[in-house]
Amino acid sequence: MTSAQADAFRRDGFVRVPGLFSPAEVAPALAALEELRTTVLAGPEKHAVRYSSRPPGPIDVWGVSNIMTPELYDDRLAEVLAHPGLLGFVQEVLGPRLRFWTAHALWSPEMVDYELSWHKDNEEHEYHEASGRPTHVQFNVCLTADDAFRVVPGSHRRPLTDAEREEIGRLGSGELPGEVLVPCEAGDVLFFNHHAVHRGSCENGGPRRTLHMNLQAADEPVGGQTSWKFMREPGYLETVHPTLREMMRRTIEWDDAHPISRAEAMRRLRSKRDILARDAKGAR
Ligand SMILES: O=C(O)CCC(=O)C(=O)O
Repeated sequence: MTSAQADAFRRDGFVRVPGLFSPAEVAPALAALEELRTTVLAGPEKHAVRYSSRPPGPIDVWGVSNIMTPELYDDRLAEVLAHPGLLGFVQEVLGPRLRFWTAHALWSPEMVDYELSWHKDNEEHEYHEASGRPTHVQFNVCLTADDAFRVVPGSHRRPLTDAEREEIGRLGSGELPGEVLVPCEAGDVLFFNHHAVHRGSCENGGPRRTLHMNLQAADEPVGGQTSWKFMREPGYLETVHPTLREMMRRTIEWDDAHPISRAEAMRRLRSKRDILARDAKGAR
């Protein structure tokens, strides 16, 4: 890991670190993701799945959100968050004390391609920071080849262009000036700023198996209140990997110390609805 990569992350809003995970480190995570995928596909209605096609049509799924729930938890996936190279990069950018935000698993659909629309996460489309200071680090840990991720470099540091605002507003996935595709190989980690304009797209039948996760500095004021209900269930934290436990504890502590206003709670409720509307094209 080098400061040049952290500088690229701040400047461009993303950086791909090739081969951060060795084949021996990829193997257990990939095996765990395959098992998780089998569990999820056996009962998609029981999980927060991402549909590329949903009933009354055929069911096709390109991933699942919240893989750290007690039903889906697997130590081999939590272990990814304790990887020294991965943690080292995130700590270089955000500082030593981190809190957990999200962890999802993404894969190629089987029948229906997915085209996610352009967006910034959390529906924070007007958020930008000229210095490039990130409020979080989001990352795709690619366990196979993955050419799904597109981004507009530098778009986290300036207001949206008219073309970007229009495309985001109409849930569009059309070509944007300056967009780049970031192809990855197994073992690569693609770190990105979720306030950079981005989207994913993936053909059916492809090899994609990717973990999609997000961490914040423990005292970051933007984007808190991500302590999911399951994290507060009695006994849950004692069952998870110690690194994850520590980061989840900090999430809970920060949330408890910074209750959100009713207005912000309402905004988040609306955002949740809007995020669902951003479901892959075929599933809307
Ligand atoms: O497919 C991807 O890598 C991007 C996913 C994404 O942007 C999202 O889940 O919000």
